[in-house]
Amino acid sequence: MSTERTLVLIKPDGVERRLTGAILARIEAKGYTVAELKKTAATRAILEEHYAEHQGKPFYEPLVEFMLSGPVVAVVLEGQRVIEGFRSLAGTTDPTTAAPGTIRGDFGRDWGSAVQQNLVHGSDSPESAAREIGIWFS
Ligand code: YYY
Ligand code: MG
Repeated sequence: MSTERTLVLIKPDGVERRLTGAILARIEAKGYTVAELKKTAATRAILEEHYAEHQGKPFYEPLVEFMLSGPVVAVVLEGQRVIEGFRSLAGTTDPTTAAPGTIRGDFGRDWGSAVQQNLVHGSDSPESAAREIGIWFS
């Protein structure tokens, strides 16, 4: 048994496109538990912490601007190996090539939108999950 917690964000594109319910339905269908959930506005300070590993990369500033462009829904999920499992549900980073059946593959748009508009964030390790849950639910 390895019950884990992970941080999921439904990004501004997902909220604006009214996909919050569809994304949560996939999460719940998989059997994960929604432990915490809130709709909130990111701030630059939060995003600097959340995306610290990406500071200095060419996509960093557009990513932060995008994450500030509208509200997000922040979620803590609990479940067996949920960190890896949610990333599997989400699909690979670029929605253009993410597999069908995944959130990014099924809902991600590849017309005129950038890679950052990929609907969801999911923590990538137990260390990241603990750190990110602390940032969004302190
Ligand atoms: O964990 P994941 O979200 O799949 O990707 P990361 O490599 O952590 O990048 C974070 C975030 O940055 C990604 O969801 C979209 C954006 N991004 C980008 O706009 N362009 C890239 N070449 C790589 C990532
Ligand atoms: Mg990542």
